[in-house]
Amino acid sequence: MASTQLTVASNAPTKNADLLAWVARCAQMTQPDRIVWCDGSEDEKKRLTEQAVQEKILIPLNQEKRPGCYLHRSNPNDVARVEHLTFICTPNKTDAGPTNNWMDPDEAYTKLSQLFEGSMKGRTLYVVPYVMGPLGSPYAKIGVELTDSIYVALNMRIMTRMGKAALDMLGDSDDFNRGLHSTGDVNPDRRYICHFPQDNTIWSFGSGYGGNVLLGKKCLALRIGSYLGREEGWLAEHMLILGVTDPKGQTTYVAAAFPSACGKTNFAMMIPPGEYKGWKVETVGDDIAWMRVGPDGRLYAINPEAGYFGVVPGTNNKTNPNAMATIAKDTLFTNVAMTADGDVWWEGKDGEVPEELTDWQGRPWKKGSAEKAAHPNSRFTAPMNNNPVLSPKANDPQGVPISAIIFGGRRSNTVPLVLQAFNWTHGVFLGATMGSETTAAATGKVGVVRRDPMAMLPFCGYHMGDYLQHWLDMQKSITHLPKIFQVNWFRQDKNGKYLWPGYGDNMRVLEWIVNRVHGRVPTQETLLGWVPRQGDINTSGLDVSPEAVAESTSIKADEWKSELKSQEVFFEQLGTKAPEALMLQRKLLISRLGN
Ligand code: SAT
Ligand code: MN
Repeated sequence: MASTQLTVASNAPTKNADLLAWVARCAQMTQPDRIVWCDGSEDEKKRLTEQAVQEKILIPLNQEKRPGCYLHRSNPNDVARVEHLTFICTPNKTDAGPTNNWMDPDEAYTKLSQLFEGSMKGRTLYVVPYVMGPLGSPYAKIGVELTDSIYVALNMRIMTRMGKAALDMLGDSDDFNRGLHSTGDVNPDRRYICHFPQDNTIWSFGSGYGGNVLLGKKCLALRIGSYLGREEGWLAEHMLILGVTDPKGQTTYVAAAFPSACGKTNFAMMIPPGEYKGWKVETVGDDIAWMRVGPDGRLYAINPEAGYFGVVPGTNNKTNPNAMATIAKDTLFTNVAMTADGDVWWEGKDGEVPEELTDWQGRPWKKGSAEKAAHPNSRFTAPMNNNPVLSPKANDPQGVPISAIIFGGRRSNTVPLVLQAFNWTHGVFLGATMGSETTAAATGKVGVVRRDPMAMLPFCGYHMGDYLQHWLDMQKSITHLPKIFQVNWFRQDKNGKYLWPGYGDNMRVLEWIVNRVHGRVPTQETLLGWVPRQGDINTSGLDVSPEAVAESTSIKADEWKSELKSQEVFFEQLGTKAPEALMLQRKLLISRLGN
C-alpha cells in the first residue's frame, strides 16, 4: 500500500488528499503497471492517439478526407448499453424502484472487487478528471474516471471538459464522482455497470462500449445526476437543448426528450426548410440537460457535455448536414464500415453504395450483402465545437432559459404529430406515459413498444414514482413554467410508410410550438390536449399530401384503448408511489375518452 500511495502521489498533478488516497486504493486493487494522469492538452492527445494506433485500438482513416479521424472496432459482443447488467445499488431495494435492476451495495462492492482485483496488471491506469457542465458554472459537477482503456480516455477528452481544468476547479474538495472502469476480458458474463448514488460512485467492469464506460454520460449525468437532482431540487434529463431564432431575432430555448436513437441529435442541429427564411436553429446540447430554477424563477438548462456521441447510420447531407460537417474532422468513429481508400461508410450515407467495403468487424463486405456493413448502433464521438450551428450560449455557465419542453417517442401509430398539454401536471402526465419502440442503442429486441417515461427508463437513478413526483413538485418553485408538448415524428400509414417527413420539416411543428409559447396562435382543444387548428402548421412547400398530414395528426379511439391499458400496467408497477396527481390525470383522460 505504502509504495502504491507513494507512486500515485509522486507523479500526480494534484495535492487533493481525498483524490490521491482514492486513486491509491483503486490502484492497489487493480494493480496497473503505470498510472497516467490526463491533463487534457493537445500534446497528450497526440501521444495517446499515436499509442492507440500502435496498439491497433484506433485505425487511422484517410487523413486527407477525414483529418484527425480514427476508427475503433469494439468487441462484437460489446456494441450497445446493457440494461440487464446495469444496477442501482442503494441500501434499500425500494429506493431503486421497480424499473431498475438493484444490487445490495455491499454485495456489489464485493462482487466487483473480485473482478477488479489485479484487472489492470500489465496495463496503464488513466486518471481522467473531468467537468460536466461549462467551466466555472455553479451547476457543473466534477468527476474522476479511473480507466484502463486508452479509447475511453480519448473519448472522455471529447465528451467532457477534461484534465487540468477539472483538477483546478476541484481544488482540494472531496466533492467529486468516483468512477472506476476496467475493460476486463469483455465477457458479457462478467460485465456489470453499478451505480452507488449514496457514495457518488460508479463501478463499471467488462465493457468498452460508450454508454457503459464513458462514465460522465449516462452514469453520472443521468443516473447519479437524477438522484442528486432530487436531493438538491433540480432536474437531470435525457433531453436535447436548442435555441430557435425567428426572423425578428427573438430566440426561444426548447428542451426535448426522445429515447436513444430517436433523432435528438438531428432535431438539435436541424436546418429549417427553404420556406423558413430568417429562421435558425442552434444547438446547446444533443443528449442531456441539467435544469434548475434561476433567480428570475425561470427554468435554466445547461448541457453538461462537450461533445456528441451520436448514432451514425442514417446520417447524411439531407437528414443532418450539420452533423456531416461536425464529423468531417477530429472525430472517433466506432463500428462503422471502411472504404478501400480509408474513409468511413455506413447505411444511409450519401452517394452510391460502394461495391466493396470492410465491415464493422473488419471483414470483407460486398454490395448487396444481407448483413449491414456498419453496426446499427455505430457511433461518432465529435467535439461540439465542430458543430457549425453551435449555440453561442453552449458554454454559458448560467445556461439558457427554457420556454418549452417536448416529449417524443417513436410510435408507428396512436400518438399524434403534436399536441400541447393543458398545464404542467398534464404535461408531466404526457411525459410519464411516453411509450417508444426499442432501438439498437441497447441490447435486446428492436421495435417493441415499451413505456419509457420522459425517455428516462434506462437512466433514472432512483424510484420512478419518486422521479415523477419530483417533476410534479418542481412546478412549485418555477414561477414561469415552460409549456409542455408531445410530438411523434414516426407515425406510419397502413403500408408502413412514414406519414411525416421529419428532419428539417420538423421546423414546421417547432414553429407552432414557438407560436404557442408566445401566445401567437389559438388552438383547437381535443380529448388528449391542444392541437394546431387546420392551417396552423405551415405546409407550404411540404412534399406530403394533406391526407397524410391529417392521418399523422389523427386520434383513433381503438388505438387509445390499448394505449390506456398499457399505461395502466406501467402505473400499477409503481404501486403506492404512483403519484396521486397523475392517477387523477389518467382518470380524467379515461372519462374524456369514454372508455
Ligand atoms: O450509448 S449511449 O448510452 O451513450 C447513447 C444512448 O443510448 O443514448
Ligand atoms: Mn442518449
